Amino acid sequence: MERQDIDEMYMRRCLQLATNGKLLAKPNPMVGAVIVSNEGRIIGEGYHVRCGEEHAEVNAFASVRKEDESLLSDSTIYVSLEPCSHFGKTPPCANLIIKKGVKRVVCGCVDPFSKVQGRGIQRIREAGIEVTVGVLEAECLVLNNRFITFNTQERPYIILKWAQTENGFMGVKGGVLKISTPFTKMLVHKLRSECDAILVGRNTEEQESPQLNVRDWSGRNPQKVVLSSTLPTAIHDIPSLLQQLYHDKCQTLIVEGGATTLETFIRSGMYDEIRVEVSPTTVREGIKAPQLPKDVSVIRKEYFGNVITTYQRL
Ligand code: AOF
Ligand code: ZN
Repeated sequence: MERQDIDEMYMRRCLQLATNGKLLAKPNPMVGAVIVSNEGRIIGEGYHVRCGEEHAEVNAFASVRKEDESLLSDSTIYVSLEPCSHFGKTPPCANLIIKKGVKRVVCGCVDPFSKVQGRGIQRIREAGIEVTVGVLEAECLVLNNRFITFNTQERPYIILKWAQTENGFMGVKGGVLKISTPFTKMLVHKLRSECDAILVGRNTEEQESPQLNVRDWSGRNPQKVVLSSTLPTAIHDIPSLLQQLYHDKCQTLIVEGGATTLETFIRSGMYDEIRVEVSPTTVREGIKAPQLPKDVSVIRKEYFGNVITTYQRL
């Protein structure tokens, strides 16, 4: 096997390990690490379990058996994210890696967090250790798209969500249009529990005063935000709103409607993910659901009678 293929194989294992942090790592990124001896044997691995606790590299080193410790000086550590260089809730992983004295470090992508941003890689290189960056980079970035978007764009990761009938209506004027089922509602509550803020337009707030909370799933209720302006002022208000949310450390924002508010976000180009639930029903007339923008592609399709399609911005 070529060196690049070997690197990708172990990085794939890092990605696999990282996903174990899905429930508890946030707002920290999910990170996995694998230590491979010179003869190609995995002698340690770990992942970032929970925010505030040990980073992936620390857990990987801690998992190395006593009898394998002598192999460290000739081994390679693979990490899906650049090792950190700062004192946060935990000490810098770059220092630990240097102290352990491995031969080579391979990381998936640079950590865009302002206190790191390449300094971890630089410190390890300055200590004379070979560093390779960018193995399975796209996958490593996508895995943490919320953390990455928040840190690179300096705004929350934005999810637009709506439910519509098969023929494209999301509501009826002056009435209620039932689209979600008890099961898909529960999934919405799960999704909300994974978001920091939830936004609706003023009309939705006034007409429906939705609870927008997490009743059917354990977790925190997202902070409720009401967009009070209507077009065209809203287009100017969205950037400052996002700036405020970034300042408040809101990593993910979910926008749940109504149609005008969703369209305003689409027109402003402010979306990273779109989740559309379609019921197998039709109505004659009503409030039209937004047009899906062209620069998205399907990343997931779930069938529960209703079809839930999740799109990612390209
Ligand atoms: C790593 N390995 O496994 C993770 C990293 O407050 P702390 O000390 O936990 O630091 C959090 C920051 O560290 C986080 O924003 C991100 O930049 C980085 N996460 N770094 O070397 C890891 N989870
Ligand atoms: Zn670290």
